[in-house]
Amino acid sequence: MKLNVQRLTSSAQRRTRTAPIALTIAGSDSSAGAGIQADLKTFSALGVYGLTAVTCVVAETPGKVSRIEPLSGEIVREQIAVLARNFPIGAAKTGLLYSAEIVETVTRAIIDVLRKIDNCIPLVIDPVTVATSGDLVLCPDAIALCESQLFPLATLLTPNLDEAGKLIGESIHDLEAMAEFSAPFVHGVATHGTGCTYSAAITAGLASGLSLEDAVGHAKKFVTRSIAQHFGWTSSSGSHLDALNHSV
Ligand code: PXL
Repeated sequence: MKLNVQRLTSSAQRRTRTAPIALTIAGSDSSAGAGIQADLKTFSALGVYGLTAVTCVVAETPGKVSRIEPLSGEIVREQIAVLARNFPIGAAKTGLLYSAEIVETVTRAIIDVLRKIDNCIPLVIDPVTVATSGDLVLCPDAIALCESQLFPLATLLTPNLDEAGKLIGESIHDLEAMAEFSAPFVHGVATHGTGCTYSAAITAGLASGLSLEDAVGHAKKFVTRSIAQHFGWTSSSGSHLDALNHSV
């Protein structure tokens, strides 16, 4: 009898934990405030297991992009394919795709692999074109390809104000045109990666089964907390560095 109880206890202790799964297809930010690093931290903070397909590697600090190197289309496609065939992915997002070749590859992989396995996987597209530093991070010939091929696959597009203006062909400056999901502006914080964090938090919500509206509402609160409770350091050269706090 005693033996049985012991067996029960140890098998209960070994019970497999599970979690919703989200995939990010995005670039690597060496300073870890944006890109796949921000996405993974956000997924973890929101109780979601994150998978990554890396598109390019960006050497940067919060204020300055120094160098970007893309990965080949083959390895980008292979990352998405092996993950999609083996994990029950609940939602996916795209971030920095860098080149026309990668935009084309990712579009095809979403149609031929991800959505072949599950036709309904929600897809959040963050149309990253310019980094917070002002550096152009999407090649000009990739922009038209995004608009014609990738964006039509989106459950939700999450442009920032400048990107939204470029997409609709007119600048947005009044509050009426912005509408919905507002939050108090946090002054005096020079962070990057808020767009990545916001779209990752929405993706995490969708992977967890929230409605689109609830996922956006929760994500907005999460990103506002991440900005308000940001980290700050003084660099060796004496300049100030801010970074989002994803553990909020
Ligand atoms: O914040 C836009 C962005 C997205 N993805 C990567 C980045 C950046 C900006 O720096 O490096 C990888």
